[in-house]
Amino acid sequence: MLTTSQKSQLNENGILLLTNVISLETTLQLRERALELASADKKAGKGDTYLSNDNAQRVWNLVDKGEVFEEAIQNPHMLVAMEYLLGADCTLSSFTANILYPGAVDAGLHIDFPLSGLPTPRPSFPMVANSVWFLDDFTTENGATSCVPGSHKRLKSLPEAGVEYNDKQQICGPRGSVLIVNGAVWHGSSENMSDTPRVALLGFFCRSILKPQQDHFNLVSEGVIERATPTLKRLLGYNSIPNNRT
Ligand SMILES: O=C(O)CCC(=O)C(=O)O
Repeated sequence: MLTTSQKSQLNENGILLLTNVISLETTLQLRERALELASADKKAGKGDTYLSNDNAQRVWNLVDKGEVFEEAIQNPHMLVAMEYLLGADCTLSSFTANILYPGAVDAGLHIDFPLSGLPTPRPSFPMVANSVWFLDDFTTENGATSCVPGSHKRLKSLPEAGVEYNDKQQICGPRGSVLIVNGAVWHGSSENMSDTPRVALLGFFCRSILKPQQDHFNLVSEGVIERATPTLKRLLGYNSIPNNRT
């Protein structure tokens, strides 16, 4: 259950920081596994790096990369916020790791897929939302997520590259926290000026009527589907096809 204050933060600011959501043991496990996967992707020549100098890396399709991720994406404290924003039948759009190695530059502000491709004015109700999992303490030094609170109400405009908005804030917090961000809020990762990687998971969700960012029906292995709980199956889209008849 969200409190009235938490609901009002989501309505007015479009963001909500939930602290103490992930246990220390799970946080450490998720972080280690995310870094291992990133390193294996790089070695296999398929590391999805971006920003300058290979200093930021995504690992895609985490639901298929270990039971610890299958469990994590069903976290009830995070899901209650997603369901508040996107409806009780909301689905997973993608589940990725976003690793900022030392030297990663500021990614700039954006809104999430597929909102930037929509005609304006964009819908005033939430369509997609991200959960940023802090697997490290997030600080102004190591690239804590930047957001412009309330910018989800700017239905006709997008952030401009290179403009410094003076209402931009970095959302800092202890590892084990999860930041909920309405995908229409202007946001992005910041520069990592520290000497250690800043590791985050991004559990990205959408309304059940939308096409997800990743095609889970094709990307998630049979074994994962076979052992999936009803919640995980719903998140992967198995309840969202209204007329799947021949
Ligand atoms: O890693 C971060 O700080 C946030 C990244 C993000 O939300 C995004 O790329 O959509």
